[in-house]
Amino acid sequence: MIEQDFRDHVLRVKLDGYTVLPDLLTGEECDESRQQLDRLSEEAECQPGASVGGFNNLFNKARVFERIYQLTDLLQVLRYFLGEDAVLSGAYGSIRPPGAKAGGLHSDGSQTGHNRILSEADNGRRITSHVLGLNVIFCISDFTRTNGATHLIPGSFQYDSFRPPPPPVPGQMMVEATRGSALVFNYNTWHGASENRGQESRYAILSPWRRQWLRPENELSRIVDPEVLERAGENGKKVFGISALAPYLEAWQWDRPAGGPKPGWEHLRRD
Ligand SMILES: O=C(O)CCC(=O)C(=O)O
Repeated sequence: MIEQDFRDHVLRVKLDGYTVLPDLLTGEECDESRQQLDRLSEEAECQPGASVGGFNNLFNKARVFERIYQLTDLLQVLRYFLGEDAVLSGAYGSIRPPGAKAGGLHSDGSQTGHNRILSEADNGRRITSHVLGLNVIFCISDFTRTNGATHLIPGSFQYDSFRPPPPPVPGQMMVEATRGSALVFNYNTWHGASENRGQESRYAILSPWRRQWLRPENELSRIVDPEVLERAGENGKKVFGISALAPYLEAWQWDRPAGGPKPGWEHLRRD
């Protein structure tokens, strides 16, 4: 990314709480992602009660989804705000069919982060001084005014109330973006999916990121498949929070026949 573009994206996140990075995924990668999301959706329907689980931890489910943490332009923006050791907190597929109702306005970090619950002493005010997490929504379809694009309130990351402002909120807008783009936003920004009033499903990948020291939505360091981690190399150790783990070994890091840590994991030996 050229320096000026980087500066512009940074400024947008600082002022508005969001930016759109265009052309991160190719048309082929979007097509492949869409096919894989359809496959996962069909498989999930065959497993009663597993309809959501099929969409979690995408990087373990098809190689195309490994792209989401390999994109240098995106990593540059994420790491500028969250630090070099920023951690991926989850990777979810989203298919919103025609007729899907709007999701309510919310901020993220409400499961495990600082938007989850407050103490009495907080007096209803959340932490807004620093960027603690960024959500990245990959547009696998074009995001349009009619097909359920994300809507949000620019600048609302600075609104320090724990509760969203009551609707209608002045300034609420729809983020239209071409497929292959990624919407990157401060997870304090009030946002939600809009109603899909179109004729086709809207496809997306949701991939929240956190500061390394915040509790993530999914402990990816314990979930990621060994071969995925191996392909991710040094970058993977940061992205999945492996380098942030307290020193101990998982079974898959242990070379059973040799009776010792596998190459690359000696430093995590538990004595
Ligand atoms: O699907 C969307 O447009 C919004 C997703 C969302 O609200 C979230 O990831 O928290």
